[in-house]
Amino acid sequence: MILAKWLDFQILGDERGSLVALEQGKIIPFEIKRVYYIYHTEKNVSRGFHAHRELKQVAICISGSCRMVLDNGLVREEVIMNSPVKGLLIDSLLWREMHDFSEDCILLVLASEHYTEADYLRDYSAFKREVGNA
Ligand code: T46
Repeated sequence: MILAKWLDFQILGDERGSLVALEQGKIIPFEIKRVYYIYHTEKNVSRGFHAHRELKQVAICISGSCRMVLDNGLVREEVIMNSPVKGLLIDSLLWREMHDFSEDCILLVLASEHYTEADYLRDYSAFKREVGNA
């Protein structure tokens, strides 16, 4: 895997259960400006289908599972997200698609920038031109 970069979180568990703490500047490699989560995704719905010019993100599947596709215009990789103790670092200029959401899937995303639609590349051909692989 060259596109999918995983961060392994420490589990601060005890006899009561498990806890994961994510601190900016420790395991998260950017300043966290935004947090959002995707949940209750309808059956057979896929999401994403875009890239970001600048945004970097860490996605964590804190419940259930989904399949994430990453594509840099030359290489396409897919990973199954099903662990609350692993974060997928999604760099800028990577096309992403999310498929096969389980009913209980909750995808928590830590983002390096505030939301701005201007940062999105929602057309695959435009994305390929931007990364120089058209
Ligand atoms: C990504 C993948 C993993 C906002 O208003 N603020 C936000 O912070 C976000 C993330 C979205 N929105 C609005 C924009 C749309 O009207 O919420 C709506 C759904 O967003 P979108 O269609 O972009 O959602 P996904 O699931 O296709 O993609 C999202 C993120 O947008 C994206 O950055 O990498 O999750």
